[in-house]
Amino acid sequence: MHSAAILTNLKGQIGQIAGKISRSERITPDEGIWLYEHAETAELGILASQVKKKLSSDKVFFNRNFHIEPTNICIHNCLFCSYRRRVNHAEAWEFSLEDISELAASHAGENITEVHIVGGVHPSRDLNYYCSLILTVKEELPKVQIKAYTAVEIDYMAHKAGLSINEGLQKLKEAGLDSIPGGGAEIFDEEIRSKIAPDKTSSVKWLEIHESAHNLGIPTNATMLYGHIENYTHRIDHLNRLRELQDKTRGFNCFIPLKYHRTGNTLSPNPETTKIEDLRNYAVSRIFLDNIPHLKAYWPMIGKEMAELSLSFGVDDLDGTIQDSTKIYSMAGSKEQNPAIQASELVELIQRNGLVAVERDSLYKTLKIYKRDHTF
Ligand code: V47
Ligand code: SF4
Repeated sequence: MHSAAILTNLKGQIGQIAGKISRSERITPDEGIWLYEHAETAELGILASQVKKKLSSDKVFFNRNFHIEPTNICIHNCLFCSYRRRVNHAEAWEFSLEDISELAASHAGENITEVHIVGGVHPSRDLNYYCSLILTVKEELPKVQIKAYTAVEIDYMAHKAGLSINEGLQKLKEAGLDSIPGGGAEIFDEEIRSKIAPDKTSSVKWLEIHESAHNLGIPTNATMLYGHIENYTHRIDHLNRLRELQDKTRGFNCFIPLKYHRTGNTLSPNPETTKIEDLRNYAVSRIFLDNIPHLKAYWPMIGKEMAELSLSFGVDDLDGTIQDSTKIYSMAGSKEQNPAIQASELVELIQRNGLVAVERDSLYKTLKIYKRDHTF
């Protein structure tokens, strides 16, 4: 039976939710929790795919990017973090601007369109350094777009410079910041947040920083760290706060669920979430966040096979080629210890699922639609 026919035959609560989705009506937080708790996984896949289809038809996006992680030294104490090191620790690193320049230059000729910059909150770095870092990358790679600094890093650098968030963001924008990644959101529920990230930028502040960015015309992403000590009510509360802000600003491009990885940290004694739970979480996120255009499966975190499966659960974006440039997830135990993928492999992965591979820039402008007979 065709999936549209399956939907019209659903009865009871799931039937009501399916009806809302086919009429493009919004589901309530209670319905979101119900989906997490009671929906069949196959039903979630069908419903999320329907929402995805309305937003991006058969397209799946990817880009050519690499990360710069300028330091893993950090003033914060997030319990889920396997990456942070104290100053002078043998495994700590901090890049000078010369290091950044060399690193950027080493990627010349790779047709990179986005550089994603994120790291620890280093106690002696300041706004000038972070602006110079952007300028240094753009000097070596003038055509790239810069997606840089989580709200947590921006909070610190603006405060240290004695500037408002708005003023700090303006300086970063002048230096060449094109968009802001979604990190630092973790879980907005204040009680859970105080347990997993006790001294970090508050949820209210995180949302305020993203709102200010949107008002300045800087698009941003949003994440949710799940699978530790939160429950479904906390997840829906998180999604709901994002949905409310998006109603106001329309500035979020993409939502990225981040599965908690437990290696190298002490946050949760529980086993990691199952693969089925991860797929269900993508689906509920897609269904609930009806106003955020894209849902990303960040393959360095969940692995290529899971990223492929997620395409049947509402995902329409696979992030990028990465070029073995990030350590956040390998240090937390991800199976992708040296994440790198060719554009051709991403295209093949998308196409073998009957979907259309679209290469995008950092802000989701279409750069190329890959025909099935394309040769690399
Ligand atoms: O905020 C840290 C997460 C985030 C762990 O915007 C962990 O395109 C799971 O936000 N287990 C930073 N998660 C990375 C991030 C991101 C990644 C990819 C794409 C984009 C985007 C943004 O990483 C942190 C935190 O939530 N994180 N440690 C861990 N053990
Ligand atoms: Fe620092 Fe980020 Fe790690 Fe928290 S998650 S300790 S802010 S590097």
